[in-house]
Amino acid sequence: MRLPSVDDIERRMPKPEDFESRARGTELTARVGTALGIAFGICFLTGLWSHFQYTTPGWVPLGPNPTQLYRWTQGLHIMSGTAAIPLLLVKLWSVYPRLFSLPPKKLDRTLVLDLLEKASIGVLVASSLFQVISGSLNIAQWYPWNFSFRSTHEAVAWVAIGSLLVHIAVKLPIIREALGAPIEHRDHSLDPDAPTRRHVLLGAFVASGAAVLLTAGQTVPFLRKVSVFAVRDGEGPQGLPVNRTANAAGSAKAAMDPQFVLEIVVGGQTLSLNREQLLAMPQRTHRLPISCVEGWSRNAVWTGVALRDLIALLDAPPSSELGIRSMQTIGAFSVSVLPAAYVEDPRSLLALELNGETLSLDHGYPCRIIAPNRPGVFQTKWVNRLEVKT
Ligand SMILES: Nc1nc2c(c(=O)[nH]1)N[C@H]1C(S)=C(S)[C@@H](COP(=O)(O)O)O[C@H]1N2
Ligand SMILES: [Mo]
Repeated sequence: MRLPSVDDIERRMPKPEDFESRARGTELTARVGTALGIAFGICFLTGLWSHFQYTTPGWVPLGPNPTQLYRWTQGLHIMSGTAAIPLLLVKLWSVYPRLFSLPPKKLDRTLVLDLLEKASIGVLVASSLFQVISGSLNIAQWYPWNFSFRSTHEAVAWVAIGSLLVHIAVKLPIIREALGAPIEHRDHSLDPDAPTRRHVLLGAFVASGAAVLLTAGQTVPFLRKVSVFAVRDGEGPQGLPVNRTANAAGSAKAAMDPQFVLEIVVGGQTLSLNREQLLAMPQRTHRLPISCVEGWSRNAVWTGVALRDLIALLDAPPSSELGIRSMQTIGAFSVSVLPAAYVEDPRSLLALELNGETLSLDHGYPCRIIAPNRPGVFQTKWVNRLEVKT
């Protein structure tokens, strides 16, 4: 048996001209691409903002105001990422025949340029797919990998946005021309029943909008009934979804222990308070959101003791950074650090009640942190130790 030669393979490979759909075309690609570029841009900036909440660089003003800001930025992050999925698929469909264009045969500058362009598009496609897939799996709380989601999602975001900017720069003349031209092929009347570019473009936008509508109710209250695919339907004990239950966190036993005490540590001093003593302190009530990084959010009414009042018992200044520890034994997010700007705000609470009832076990009984404009992951539940950092 003769092995196929390179020529044989080339002959059998499809060529760009073999893909006949008239619905494809630069005019379509450029329009879908523009929408995708806008979605990626919003997703990148709001994503960056979210990463700052974890890395707290000194030059970024992070604080308790505006109260609902993270709710908006993270809601937008998940919505723009969701909107990007159908757009990305349609854009890939519109250009993939070009994958089969053969590189120039001669070994010269055009070959190098051709390979460089293909490589840069390869990086863009791979990083974009990685971002939407890893992001979606994270929302589904399914981690079939063993790298850190957050730092990898951030690193690849830079690769994606960088290769996107290169791609736009390289294609700018073509993009401008295609956006200026009418979308429809002049002679699509050849086959009047075939889908047109206008159909595909409309389909892409409708799919993108529908994807957002079907999920955005997890953070936009009036869409709650529409969003049948939302990861959190807005239900849960005391009218608030639960992200991780006490059993899943391995905190139930310690949380229900009647001997429970909260330790407050300032310098060398430790003060222990049980729940009755916490309830005997001045209580404050505020309406504040849980804004989960996974894109769901909801306001609730919280009652408890202001953190600044608690540390004042040991004469710590209100503008102190606070280390928070929970009774969790399984999984991440058992501890957090609350920057001084939040501790100072009298609305930052060690909450004891939720929506007028004793905090339920899954929402963090006996007590939990709730601070304005904080990502949900840092609203630590089942707290048993507050330590002023010095
Ligand atoms: N100890 C602890 N606190 C935690 C978590 C956790 O896993 N462990 N999850 C956080 C996350 S990701 C969110 S979104 C909020 C959700 O609060 P809820 O379950 O009361 O709605 O709790 C936060 N507090
Ligand atoms: Mo979360």
